[in-house]
Formats: sequence, C-alpha cells, structure tokens
Amino acid sequence: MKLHGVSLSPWVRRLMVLMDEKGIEFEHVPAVPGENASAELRRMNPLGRIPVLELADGRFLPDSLAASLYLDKAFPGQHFVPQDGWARSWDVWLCEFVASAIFSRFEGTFFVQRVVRPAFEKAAPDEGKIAEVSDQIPPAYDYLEAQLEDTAYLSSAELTLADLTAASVLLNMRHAGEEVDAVRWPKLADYLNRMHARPAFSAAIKKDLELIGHISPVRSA
Ligand SMILES: N[C@@H](CCC(=O)N[C@@H](CS)C(=O)NCC(=O)O)C(=O)O
Repeated sequence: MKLHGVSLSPWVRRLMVLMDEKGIEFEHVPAVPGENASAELRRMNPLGRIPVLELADGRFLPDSLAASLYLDKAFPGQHFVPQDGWARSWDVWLCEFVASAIFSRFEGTFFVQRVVRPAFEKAAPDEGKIAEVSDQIPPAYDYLEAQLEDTAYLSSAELTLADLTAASVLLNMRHAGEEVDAVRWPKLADYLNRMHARPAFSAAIKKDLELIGHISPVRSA
C-alpha cells in the first residue's frame, strides 16, 4: 500500500498513526496538495487534496476518514473505530467536530502562518490573520475538555479514531507554538501529553521535526 501526502498534514498523519498503531506496513509518498498537486495526485483525487491511500490492487481512497474506516475493518488487530452502532457514529461525530471546529476554523491559520510560511516560503507569519481566528479556540477546547470529564479518551475509556484525529490536528497547534493552557483545560492538556507520548506519535513527531525542527518548539520524546 502507498500513502500519498506530506506528513505534516494532520490528515496524512492520522493515517500514518493509525497504520503504525495497527502494525500495517506502507510506503510513504510525500506528495504536495493544492495548487502544486501533481497530475498523478489529481488523477487519484480530483480535489488535489492529501492524503490518498493507494491499495496494493490499484484502488485508492482519497480521504482520510474513508481510508481510516476501511483500514480499521480490513486489517486484523485492535479496532480503533468502535464496532457498535451508537459508539461508532459518536466517534465519527467527534472526528467531524475536530475537522470543522479546529482544523477548518483555526488550526490551518496558525500552522500556515507560523510554520508553513517561515519554513517553506521564507516569509514572516501574519499575526493579524491569527488574531482574527483566535477567539475560535476556547469553545472548541471547552467541548473537548467536557468529553474528557469522566473518561481517559474522548469517546470512552478506550482509545479510538477520534483520539488519533484530535491528537494529530492539535499537534500542528503545538508546532505553531500554541500549547493548550493546562490551567484552563487541564484534562485536555494532560490528554495531549499522553497521546503525543505514544510510540506512533513520537515517530510522527520525529518525522515532522526533520522538516520543521528549526521552527517547531516541540521536541522529540
Ligand atoms: N477530508 C479530507 C481533508 C483533506 C485536506 O483538507 N487536506 C489538506 C492538507 S491538510 C489539503 O490537501 N489541502 C489542499 C487543498 O484543499 O487544496 C481528509 O480527511 O482527507
């Protein structure tokens, strides 16, 4: 199997971490998305987005949630997507929450301004753009903190895809120098430290630091 997409993308990272946790081997092809997407990437995903999971038989899944659902069921070992109806749907909702309330609303801005621009475009961050979206952080973190009120992980006592998703997206906030305030969101801060200390995330962080280690304040565990 091949995983197309640069590993700094939280959606590529979600799949890398899932495959690492499940012990699935894959070849990583660090394709870039968007305006610079290759014809090969556009053939697999007309949106020009990453990741794309290419199966050994030539089929491909151009979306990390679709690919996660496939991998979790098709490969043996621990299931990260709950099998039960309600728990399964709730986990997908939490993934959607992280995508809409964090990635789309503010993570993208923080990461692009503070990491992508200085690292790859030799440009200074536009902190004005960050200021425009900063007020979106507290309600999103409040919601995640509430999910952790009685359980070790977001949807239950078990680690699920929602956790791999949240930890992957919020790792980019850490790369952008925005740590979760442990006084205001103590459970979320502790949870992220636990998640990022897992071997699969430590490996992902090591890979990230090869690209942005001169910028990110995150250090290898
Ligand atoms: N729902 C998609 C989102 C993928 C996505 O937005 N990827 C970003 C990189 S983090 C991308 O390719 N952006 C380029 C673009 O939208 O043109 C998934 O989960 O795979």
